[in-house]
Amino acid sequence: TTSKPLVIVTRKLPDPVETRMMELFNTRLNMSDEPFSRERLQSAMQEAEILVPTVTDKLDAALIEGAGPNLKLIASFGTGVDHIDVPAAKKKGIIVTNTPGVLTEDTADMTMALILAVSRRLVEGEKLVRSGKWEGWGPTVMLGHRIHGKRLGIIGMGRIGQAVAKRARGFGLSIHYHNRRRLHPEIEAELEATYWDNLDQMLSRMDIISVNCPRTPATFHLLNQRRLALLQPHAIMVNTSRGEVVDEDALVQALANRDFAGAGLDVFEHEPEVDPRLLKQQNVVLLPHMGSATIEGRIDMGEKVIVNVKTFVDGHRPPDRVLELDF
Ligand code: 8YV
Repeated sequence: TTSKPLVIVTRKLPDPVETRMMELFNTRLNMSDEPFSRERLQSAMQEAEILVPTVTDKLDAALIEGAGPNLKLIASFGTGVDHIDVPAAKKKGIIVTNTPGVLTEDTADMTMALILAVSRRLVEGEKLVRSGKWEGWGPTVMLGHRIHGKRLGIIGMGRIGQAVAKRARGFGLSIHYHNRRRLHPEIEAELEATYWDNLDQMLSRMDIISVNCPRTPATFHLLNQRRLALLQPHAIMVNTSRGEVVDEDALVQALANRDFAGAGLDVFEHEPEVDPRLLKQQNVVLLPHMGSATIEGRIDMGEKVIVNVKTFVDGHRPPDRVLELDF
């Protein structure tokens, strides 16, 4: 009934986003929120001119190479693009866009929540109250560790890393970071952040480590067995970026050995599967990839997707193109 390009959305998005997409485009929604199977993705990529996937759609080279001639734009609902083989898309002339910037503050908040939860044993305390076994206040009951005055080492000082740094300064932490590139001196001064060119050295001197880098070929298993062993015994580590940045098997072993003190994880290497040994570990807080999960954030992400799709449909270059350069 229409010559408008077909937009296929792979997951259920917030209602206002879906309503707007239906108004603007020839949109086919996924009403069930069952993630697409590989077969369904494959056929969507045959039919659609524009695909709107999420982090749960693994668009590998084989899928992208098999896409139909109509597919011109993959407008991902999310910031991380590690689920998409961007070089393969580029080779096929398919533009990839993401939704940067709109989930920065929420993810930084969740990073601080995990730092506090692990340091101050929030989840253990809550469980104790609910269990009915709490015997009352005591001078040595539920002692955690102070974060004020401690050293925070941020791996990946992009938008989210910097937002974590701003919050952490308010909590009295000193800010250290490792990044591909050193920050502009003015930004570094503003954040009072100390740059560590050598990740190993930074790891061995921090009280808290926060993983905030994207998952790229260069960051896969960046925290491996050797590097985790560099952490101090009292150190804690939190990860709100991607599970694959940390070797989960090595992490489980390091925690079991008490090589370092605890971890707060919002992401996992094989999510939604979580290493069963982690579930038995006392000194960890485990969350179901909810760093950006706010109503406001999801609507902002949807608006970003809409702007990217609309700009493309109108014949212009969408603003949030992911460049191969970023890898
Ligand atoms: C999103 C995320 O929930 O944007 C990201 O990179 O990890 C999450 O915040 C997810 O990507 C939605 O596709």
